[in-house]
Amino acid sequence: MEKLIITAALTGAEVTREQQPALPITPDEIALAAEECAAAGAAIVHVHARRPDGTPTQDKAIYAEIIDKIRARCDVIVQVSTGGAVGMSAAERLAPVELRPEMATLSMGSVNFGDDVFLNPPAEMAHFLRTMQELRVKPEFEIFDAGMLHSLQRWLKKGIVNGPVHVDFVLGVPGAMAGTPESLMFLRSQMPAEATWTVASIGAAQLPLGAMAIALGGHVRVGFEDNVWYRKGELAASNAQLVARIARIAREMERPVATPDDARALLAIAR
Ligand code: KMH
Ligand code: ZN
Repeated sequence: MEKLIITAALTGAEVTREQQPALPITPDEIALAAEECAAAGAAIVHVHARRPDGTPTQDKAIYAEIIDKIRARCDVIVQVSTGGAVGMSAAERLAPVELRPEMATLSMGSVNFGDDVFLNPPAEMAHFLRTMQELRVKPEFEIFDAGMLHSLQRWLKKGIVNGPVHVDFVLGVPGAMAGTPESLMFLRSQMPAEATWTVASIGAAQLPLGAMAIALGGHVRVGFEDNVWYRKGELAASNAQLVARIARIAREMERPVATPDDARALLAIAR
């Protein structure tokens, strides 16, 4: 089996300090969390920026500061969010891609998101893809529901996307596909040939579905964006604590953990 790529989703757009006191918010805090996660076994950090007051932003200057500060500390792959927060415009969401990070997310469709609607109209998705292709930023296709994987298959068939593609199954968002083994097995069965996949599960599903992905040859995303708990009733102390647990389980299961350079090779990311 190929080495396991661990992604740390450090901050997200929705989690608050009230929910998770160790949430990294400032560029310095995010860079320190990235370094700690890389030391614990993360090859990729998924980054969302926040303003000093904690509100989410896609401000290019703040992303630039975060990326510079991460680069100064470690060699981890930086994946910027283009999901941003619900309600942001497409132009706003795309801004950090102009910094030419190694990776960026690309959500493959619209979906209910808690009490909100996360809108991703087809024309905007195509615009996001073209921009990433032009700037040579590797997309990670975010799959919240089964139809989104079908949309990716259509792009592949039409040659709009060329392999190898990398997808992230985001399971357990209220309004989207459930965080269950059955969801993961179904999506995996629908995967394009030669594609790589990771699983990001919300809350209590993060650990069991992460362990499943290790066994199935997929990859794993953990972190406060998706889950603030270490176990029931106990908040995680840091993002790195969640990364370290997955790395430990992977080693026990004889699945070596990928370095950032291993991940670049596995995902065909040109530097
Ligand atoms: N904050 C969510 C609405 C992404 O990073 O690309 C979207 C999100 C996905 O977090
Ligand atoms: Zn995100």
